[in-house]
Amino acid sequence: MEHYTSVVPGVTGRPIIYTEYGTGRAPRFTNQSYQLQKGRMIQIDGCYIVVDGLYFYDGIPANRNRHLTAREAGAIFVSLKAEHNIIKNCEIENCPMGIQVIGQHNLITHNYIHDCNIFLSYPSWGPVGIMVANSNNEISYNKIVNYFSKGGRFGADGGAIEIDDQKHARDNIYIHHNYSTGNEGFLEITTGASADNIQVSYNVSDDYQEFIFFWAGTNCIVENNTVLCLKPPNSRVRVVFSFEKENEVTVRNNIFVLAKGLQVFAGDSVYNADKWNQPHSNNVYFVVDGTQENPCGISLGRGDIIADPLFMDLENRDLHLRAGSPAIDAGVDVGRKLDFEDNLVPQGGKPDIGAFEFIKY
Ligand SMILES: [Ca+2]
Ligand SMILES: [Ca+2]
Repeated sequence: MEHYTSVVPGVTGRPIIYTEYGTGRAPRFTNQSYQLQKGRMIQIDGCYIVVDGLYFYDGIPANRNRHLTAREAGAIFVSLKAEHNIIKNCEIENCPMGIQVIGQHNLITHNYIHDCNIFLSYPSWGPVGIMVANSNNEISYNKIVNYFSKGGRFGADGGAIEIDDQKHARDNIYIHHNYSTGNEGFLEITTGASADNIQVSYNVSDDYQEFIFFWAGTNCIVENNTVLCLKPPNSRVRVVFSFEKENEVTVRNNIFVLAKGLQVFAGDSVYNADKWNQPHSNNVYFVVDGTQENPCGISLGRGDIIADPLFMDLENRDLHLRAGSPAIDAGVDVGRKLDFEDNLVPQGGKPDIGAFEFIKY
């Protein structure tokens, strides 16, 4: 632990930093005991704390102990009174709740959360990489891989990121530049309290079950994501989105590459969430074998394109655009400045569709 007296940009604080020093492996944390802080490995109750570069592994599920609910779990647990904290550069492996944030104004960035296939709470709640349950939090530049468990009530469950309801509003949440693959969905916003102004931009999702479940959400934006919905169905549901209300989620500048039979704004009605009529424009829609006539599912919006986005190498998941891609310079300027790899946007005069801006060398 190091006490450090410079001022954090943008806030007045003297952060306390928990980090590694010297060379070699990162410091390791685990906790197999409910009696010891409910299985949490680090709990943050204060403000202006930075957790940087630590390794957490082998967490315990919530349901093994009736007194612990999923809402109290987390290898890293940021409590209601904890604000202006930063969790970065950590690795979290096989923890059914990776990071749970109940406070506001926290930043979860550049973490690697991976490989958990046990239930958080059997039979209805699979493992979750990052859970946020309050307003004004930011989740960026994380890599989340292989968070799902098979079986249980839904056939499979879990997910990279969840915005959960604990009776607090969940407004102004910014989710960007995350890479998500092999999880049981990229993002799920549960029903309940207000979830206003959730912004999802410049992420890559290559996941099971869904890209985003909006069980709640008003005034939200989904833009410049590269979304692959190619993994086979493994649960009761296989959709790109669900929406709770019409005209609340603006979907623009995204690339959607779909398995045969899927459509972006259509599909199974999931618990009455099927309000497909959302503002949409400047997206590229494509079904890999080209069989689906309208992969959008409803009428195309302004600037929407049905075409092969021409990735460099889809099979090996090189999702950069090739010269000649219809996504190049076909996006609308939404004011974002950095693409998935922090290249300046726009290149070539206009923004591209998807998470990767084409760079001509
Ligand atoms: Ca989920
Ligand atoms: Ca461009």
